[in-house]
Amino acid sequence: MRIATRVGVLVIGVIVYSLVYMSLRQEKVNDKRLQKPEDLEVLRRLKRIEDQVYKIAKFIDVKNQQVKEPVVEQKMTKKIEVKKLYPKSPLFRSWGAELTEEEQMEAERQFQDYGYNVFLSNKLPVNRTIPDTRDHRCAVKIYPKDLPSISVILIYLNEALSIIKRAIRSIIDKTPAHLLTEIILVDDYSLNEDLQLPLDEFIGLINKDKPGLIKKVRHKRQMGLAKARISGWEAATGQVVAILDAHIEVHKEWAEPLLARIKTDRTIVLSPVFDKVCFDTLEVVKYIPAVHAFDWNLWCVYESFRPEWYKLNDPSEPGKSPSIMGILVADRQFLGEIGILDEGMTIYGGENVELAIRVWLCGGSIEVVPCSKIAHIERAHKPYSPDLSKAMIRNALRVAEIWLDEYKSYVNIAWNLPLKDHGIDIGDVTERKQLREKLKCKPFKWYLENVYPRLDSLEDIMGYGALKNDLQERYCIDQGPVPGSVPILYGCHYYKSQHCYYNHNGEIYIGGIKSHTYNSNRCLTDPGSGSTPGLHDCKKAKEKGLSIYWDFTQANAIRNRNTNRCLEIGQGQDSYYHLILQTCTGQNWTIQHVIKDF
Ligand SMILES: *[C@@H]1O[C@H](CO)[C@@H](O)[C@H](O)[C@H]1NC(C)=O
Ligand SMILES: *[C@@H]1O[C@H](CO)[C@@H](O)[C@H](O)[C@H]1NC(C)=O
Ligand SMILES: [Mn+2]
Repeated sequence: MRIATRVGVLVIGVIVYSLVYMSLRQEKVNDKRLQKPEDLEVLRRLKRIEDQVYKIAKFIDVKNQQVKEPVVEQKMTKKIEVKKLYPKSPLFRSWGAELTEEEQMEAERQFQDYGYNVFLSNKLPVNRTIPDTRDHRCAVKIYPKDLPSISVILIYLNEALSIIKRAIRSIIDKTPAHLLTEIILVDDYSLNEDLQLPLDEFIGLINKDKPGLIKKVRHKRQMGLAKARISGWEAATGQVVAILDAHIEVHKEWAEPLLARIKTDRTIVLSPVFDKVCFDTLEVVKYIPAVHAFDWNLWCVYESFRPEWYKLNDPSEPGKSPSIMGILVADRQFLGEIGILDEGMTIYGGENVELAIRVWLCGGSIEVVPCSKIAHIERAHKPYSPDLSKAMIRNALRVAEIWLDEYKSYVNIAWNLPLKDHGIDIGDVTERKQLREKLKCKPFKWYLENVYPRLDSLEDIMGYGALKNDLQERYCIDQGPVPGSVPILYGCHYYKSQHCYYNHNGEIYIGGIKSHTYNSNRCLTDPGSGSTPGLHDCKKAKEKGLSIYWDFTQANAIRNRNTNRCLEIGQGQDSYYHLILQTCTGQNWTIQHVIKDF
């Protein structure tokens, strides 16, 4: 498939910052309790994972390839127009025109509770057919008969009953019975009633047919993702474990390619490829395979495969991946030997990056397997969204402390936290550090050089954070309107748009820092005339020979090396202060955090 190769190249560029404002606005609407900038930042990132998958698909205009399934039989009889009760609800954007007012109310209420269309899910057959979205080469592959057995672990928190039933049904129907040891349901303290008795009744019916096939582990309080997954692993007895979300449906022959791969090498940890299930119509949309990766916030991103994979010219072949998102398949004992997951991770985020780094450094590897596909609902909102940012930052710092060696400060830089005394408790890391010793894991530098060279070095950053003029400390340098190329002075809020970086070469980035070599930061420039400073793609600005190098030391002037002019502030005719370039008058600037004295 030639498209895949092209997409691979394009996807590299996809790493998203453009959706930031859109999703920010949306998240604000979704959760009014969240107000702090870090919270919004995290939510933005949370949404970004799913946005990215979506974007990858959209980027290549998969419209033609979209495999749609008619989920509801539309009656063609003419009806009197029903009043739309929720014109602004995402649920009704492209669904539900036929519903009565009562039905709309019920559907909207359930949508609010779960973030997807439970009303529709309840009406669809539990064993509905989904389209085969695999590459055509997958269908003709032959797998050995004697594959390892598999335990499937479904983790959930307040999932709709019909969604879980469908996940279970699809796993039973689409996994060879002699290979499926069990399905383990891990309920991380759901509160909805129908996941108690009604679910148990459903389990009872299946177990009557196949005794012991479905097991349930229910936590008495919320353990968080890592611990919930560990408890599933502990309950498992199959040779291989698949740890999945519960809002999924597996595709035909999803297990065989994974099990065959582990049969040849038990140290490979695998990820299937997701398809998107729309939260409103529950239609399945095909996604092309991509590898899993992360940025210096240790937040997940999708990327293209390595060049070698594209050279194979066979998109059905597994490919190496630097990281793994939540869903994983591994040899049960091997996963145990390398320490399953870090129990010290709280709530959400980071635990998958920790696993990925550990797998690679301690004797294993990670692959994405295109012939194994899983349809996964992309929720409009998460029903559980307390303060996730704290957990995200904490978990990222914890991973950094255990695994990142001399690179650990990059996580602080990416989150704009002080290098020392950040006041965040990352828990006890002694045991995990001992594990690293015991397993004789390689240094992180090896991972950067051999597994993930696209992750860029931040070695040359000397200072970072908000950049303030000593005369007006309420104001910060800000990237200004986007799109646009004029940095401005703006009331300090410490969002990413005000994150500045001064590097060893004398460049000043404004508006955040990029983590990958395929991206470019935006550099402060002096256009040479006029008083308005510029903000341009650093790589391009360098090529064009723009004046992007500045002399700056903490609490001193910012002076352009080429033009000798200074970045200063001045009161305009409107009496506001503006960011200007002019002959130096001795104004001084202070950057929030200093890495090396400069
Ligand atoms: C779904 O289940 C019903 C009832 O067991 C059965 O009659 C039907 O053939 C199944 N459909 C598919 C697509 O397997
Ligand atoms: C800027 O810093 C220099 C050197 O530290 C100092 O002499 C000067 O007074 C400062 N300028 C202002 C406006 O405070
Ligand atoms: Mn999910």
